[in-house]
Amino acid sequence: MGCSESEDKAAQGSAFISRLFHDHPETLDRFDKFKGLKTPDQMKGSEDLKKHGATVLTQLGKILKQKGNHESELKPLAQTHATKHKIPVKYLEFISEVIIKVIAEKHAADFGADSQAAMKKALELFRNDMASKYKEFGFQG
Ligand code: CUP
Repeated sequence: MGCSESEDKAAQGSAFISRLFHDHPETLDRFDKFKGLKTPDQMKGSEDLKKHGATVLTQLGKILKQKGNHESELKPLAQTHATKHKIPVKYLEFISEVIIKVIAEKHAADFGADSQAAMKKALELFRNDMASKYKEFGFQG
């Protein structure tokens, strides 16, 4: 199986999202453009899903690198997810779990308990910041 470097962002990012839709189907309803996707094959073939997958992965990479110093990334992301997509904080929790699950499955050897815990913590911080920004945009999440 390929390693992360050989897999493109869109493929990797959309793997997180399709897994989210599979594990928590109610999350799919938030996106008009994803609603019609019923099967894993449809999801794999969706350009919109790939596009958002690449976004998620890019944002995630930036945010993890900045370790809490992510105001400039956070604001626009919180804005679209609060006012346009209306993604509840609960769903951000779901996707955080999924991200850890998928990485753990794909890269078991180099994603041990410590790395998982660190990632979990970073996602938690990020989620809390998203939640407080949500409130600034008038979305209770
Ligand atoms: O980026 C982006 O786009 C995001 C990511 C994240 C956030 C928070 C945490 C983690 C991650 N997203 Cu989008 C998300 C989500 C969606 O889209 C949907 C559903 C859920 C979640």
